Amino acid sequence: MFASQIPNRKILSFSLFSLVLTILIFNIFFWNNSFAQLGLSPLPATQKVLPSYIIDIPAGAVSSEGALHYVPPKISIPIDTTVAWFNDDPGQVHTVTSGVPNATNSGQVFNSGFMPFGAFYQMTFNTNGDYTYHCTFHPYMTGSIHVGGAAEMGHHFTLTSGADLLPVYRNGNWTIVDWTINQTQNERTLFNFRPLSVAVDRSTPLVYNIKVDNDNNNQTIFNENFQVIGENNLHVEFISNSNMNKTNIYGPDVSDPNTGAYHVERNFEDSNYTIRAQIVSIGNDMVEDNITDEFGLKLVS
Ligand SMILES: [Cu+2]
Repeated sequence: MFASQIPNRKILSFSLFSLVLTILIFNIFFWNNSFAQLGLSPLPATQKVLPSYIIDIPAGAVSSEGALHYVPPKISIPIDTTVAWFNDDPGQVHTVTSGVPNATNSGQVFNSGFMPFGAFYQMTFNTNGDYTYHCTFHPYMTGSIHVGGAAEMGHHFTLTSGADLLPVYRNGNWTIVDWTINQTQNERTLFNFRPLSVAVDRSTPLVYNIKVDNDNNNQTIFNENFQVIGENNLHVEFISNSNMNKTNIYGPDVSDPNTGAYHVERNFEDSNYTIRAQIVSIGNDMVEDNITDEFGLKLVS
């Protein structure tokens, strides 16, 4: 079974007509602005860098009273993640501008420029650290991104994450490291599984199986297959939601091609966990070799 695909998004495919119309409107209103910054173009099929994480600017984001401006507003991602913002707020122009509003260094790290309704902007985070951003037109619209720089190399996968990699006492021994998430500080943490021994072209689907066990009570938290097309990496976000009694799995963020993050949302209790990653099929072929790794994860509050 594949994860259900609730907030599926087709990569934008503007008709030529609407593109021309948009350009005409922008020529009338914004004669002096560079189109290179507008982020108007749809993602072409040949786009080299596909987004691995989507942040939505939903309808009504323009309202200062509305709670939803950038959704989700706060994320933790591994280094080299490409984030794409989509403006889904009808009739409204927004921006995605690094820094705090009106600061002298505002927009120096990244800046979408004008994003009309339907536009997207994407940015690959190559440097770890903490980034805040805002909309220059509506400074109450803010978001933040933590970019983790740690990597753990297994036999078959390199795992990177927005979490920390720390020494952990486990089963009577100090293990070298486990991924550690403080659930109070980070509600969302993205993991990136990069295969070391498997590489396929962009049209071949890879199916991963991810199984997560709670080591303290030997319960399996989830055991799910995830299909990836368009890149070899699997991106899975763990979302701590104390109101959720069961596990809710959805994604990927982008369809056509099937790429971007999957999301696993539940009430994760503070505990030690084992993440088992496995590649179960490549294209139409089931994988007989055991392409499997295990990684430790510790959740605290
Ligand atoms: Cu705005």
